[in-house]
This record gives sequence, structure tokens and C-alpha cells, in this order.
Amino acid sequence: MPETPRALVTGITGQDGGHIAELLHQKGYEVFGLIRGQNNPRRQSVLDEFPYVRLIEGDLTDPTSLVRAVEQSQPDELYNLAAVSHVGYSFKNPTLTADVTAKGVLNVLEAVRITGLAPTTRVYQASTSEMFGGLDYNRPGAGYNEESLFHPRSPYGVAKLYGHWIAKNYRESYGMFVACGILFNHEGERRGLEFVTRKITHAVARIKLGLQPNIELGDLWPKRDWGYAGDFVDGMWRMLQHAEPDDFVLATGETHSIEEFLTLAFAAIGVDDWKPYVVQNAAYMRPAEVDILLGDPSKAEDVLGWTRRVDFPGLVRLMVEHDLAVQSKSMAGFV
Ligand code: NDP
Ligand code: GDR
Repeated sequence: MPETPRALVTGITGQDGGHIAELLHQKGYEVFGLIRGQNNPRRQSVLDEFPYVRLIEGDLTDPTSLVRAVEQSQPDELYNLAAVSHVGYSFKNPTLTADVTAKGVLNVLEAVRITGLAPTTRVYQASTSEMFGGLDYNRPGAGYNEESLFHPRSPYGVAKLYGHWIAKNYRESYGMFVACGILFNHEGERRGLEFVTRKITHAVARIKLGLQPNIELGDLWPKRDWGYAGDFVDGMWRMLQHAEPDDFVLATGETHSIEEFLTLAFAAIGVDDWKPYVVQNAAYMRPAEVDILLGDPSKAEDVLGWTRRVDFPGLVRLMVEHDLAVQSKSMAGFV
């Protein structure tokens, strides 16, 4: 590894892009970020928060732009985090989801291969627990691991499964170092407002401050294995430092329903009964749902020495406190 390693991050404007940029910068990397669009509205916020990131224009659906980005950054490590990542949105835009989340992975791998960097660039592919879907009852108690069966339940999950297998195929066909992190849900202060945890903590803060009366949600019974994004990007980095490219599950080993998340989030503002504040709206329900996700991170713990600092109550508290601070500042006219 050179004295100043270089990393290219796709999805730099997203939740994980922010966390990994921060981590890599702390570790002394030169960080490049792929940003799409002629005038991406999130460009300035990336530059403000991460002034050390060098932005390169490109799009996962545009192979030429990816070749240019790889040539320009000459990365030792490439974190492929870009995707259409919202499961509900993928039902409404399945073709776009396939183009970006499935074929985009192929475009990234080809860019590395075509530029002749396959022997040196280590690639991280953002695979997901959504590939398991929920119909594998082989390990109901212990959770899904790297050997569990896949049965995706959304256009997003199906597209990610293509990305997962094409990544493994490039590992096997060309000897490329491509590691696949099968990550369960991870959340935090940078989570997009369209995902259920942040939607809840953002609304809870605004309800507390009298800025909105209630929150509209879809199904409340699904269970997720929710961890903290800051802990999970450390696992991504560890996968690329490992001697061999491999697949690793990152999860907490606990699963909680959306109702449990609501209970803790409202308790954080002193409300014992959240029911009067929640309105169910079928618009947020999906044509097929993943009932329960629970992961088994034993392999990452044993092989990579990966651990977590934030537990479930700590995650909910962190997110509510962050949103209360942001909303209070905004009321005071500072933002
Ligand atoms: P986000 O939705 O926060 O970020 C997605 C990123 O992809 C954004 O930066 C977005 O850029 C970019 N993007 C979308 N389309 C394109 C495109 N055509 N070309 C280039 N960039 C594009 O996702 P997260 O940070 O939460 O997740 C990171 C990755 O990990 C994703 O691949 C996700 O599917 C996967 N994952 C996430 C998990 C989680 O719980 N967070 C769990 C498991 C996997 P723009 O600002 O331009 O829209
Ligand atoms: P998920 O996350 O689909 O697990 O995908 P999301 O937060 O969108 O949904 C979690 C569960 O909450 C239910 N739900 C709602 N979801 C949203 N977004 N909005 C609502 O109003 C709402 N009401 C109920 C959903 O139906 C679901 O059961 C996330 C993404 O980050 C993926 O990219 C990633 O791969 C997986 O996690 C692991």
C-alpha cells in the first residue's frame, strides 16, 4: 500500500459515502468521489462537509464516465456505494433500478478492467440483506449468514443480486480483488429522509417542537436488523484490507419492529404512547414485503475483528437528538 493510498467512492452524496469519506480521510487516504448530474444539488454540501474530497463527474449508467473517473483517480481502493437504494422506489422505477443498481456494477468492474487496474485496485461492492428477502427459514433463530439462500422480494433486491454475482464472477474470472459486503440495515444522522428510521426521528423532533402534528407510515410490523452506519463503514474498509477478497455479512444480530423503533423514538421526547401520532397510509406499503431480517455477523467478527459501538437504543437516541438539534437550529433561523 502506498504512503498516501487513493480511494474512489461512488455514491459520495449518500449516507455511507459521507461516513466512508470521513473514515478514509482520518486514515490518510486521498479521497475521490463520483458525483452525477450537471448541477447536483448535493455537490455544495459534500464540498462543505468534506472539503478534502476531490469530486469527479460520472454516472453509473455511463461507462465512459467511469473509465475517466478510474483513470483520473488511479484508486488503490474503489468503494462502489452508488445505487438506486430505496426499495419502495424500485417498485415504481424497476427499469432505472436495473440500469443503475445491477448493470452499473458491471460498468464499474469493466472500467477497472479496461483501464488495466484490475491487478491493483481493490473493489468493495455494496451488497445487501435484501438479497435474502425472507423466505429462507433454514436459520430462523441464528440469522442469515454468507451461506444462506437468496430470495429477493423487490426489483432492488433482484438488481443487487445481479451486482453481487457479477462481482463474484469478476473475482473468479479475472482474479480481481472484489469484496462483497452483505450489509443489513444501517442508519444514523446522515440517513436519507425517505427511509423509515430517519423519517420517524425527523418527524418526532418536529412533533416535539410543534412543527407537525403526526407522521404517515406504511406497515409497522416488519422487523429489521438495524445498526449504526459509522460502525458499518469500518467493516467495509476491513474487507479491503483482508488478504483475500471474500463475502462478509455485517449485522448486529438483533431484530426489532418499526413499532419498537417508534416506542423508543417517542420515549426520547417523553411520549409514552405513539399511537395518536401515527397515521397509516397505504401509499407507503409495498407490493411485496420482507417480513423480518436478522443477520449473523460471526464471520466478520472472527476474520476481520469487526465490532460495533452503537446498540439499538443508542442508535434511536443518537438520531432523535441529532434531529432535535437540527430542527431547533432551523426554528431559530440559523439554518
Ligand atoms: P443512499 O441512497 O444514501 O445513496 C445512494 C447514492 O447513490 C447517492 O450518492 C446517489 O447520488 C448515488 N447514485 C444514485 N444513482 C446514481 C447513478 N446513476 N450514478 C451515480 N451515482 C448514483 O444509499 P446508502 O448510502 O444508504 O447506501 C450505500 C450503498 O449500500 C447502496 O448501494 C445501498 O443500496 C447499499 N446498502 C445500503 C444499506 C443501508 O442500510 N444503508 C444496507 C445494505 C446495502 P445522488 O445524490 O446523485 O442521488
Ligand atoms: P429497507 O428500508 O426497505 O429495509 O431498505 P426502509 O427504511 O425503506 O424500510 C424499512 C421497513 O419500513 C417499512 N415502512 C416504511 N418504509 C419507508 N421507507 N417509509 C415509510 O413510510 C414506511 N412505513 C413502513 C418498509 O415497508 C420496510 O418494511 C434499506 C435500504 O437502505 C436498502 O438500500 C438496503 O439494502 C436495506 O435497507 C438493507
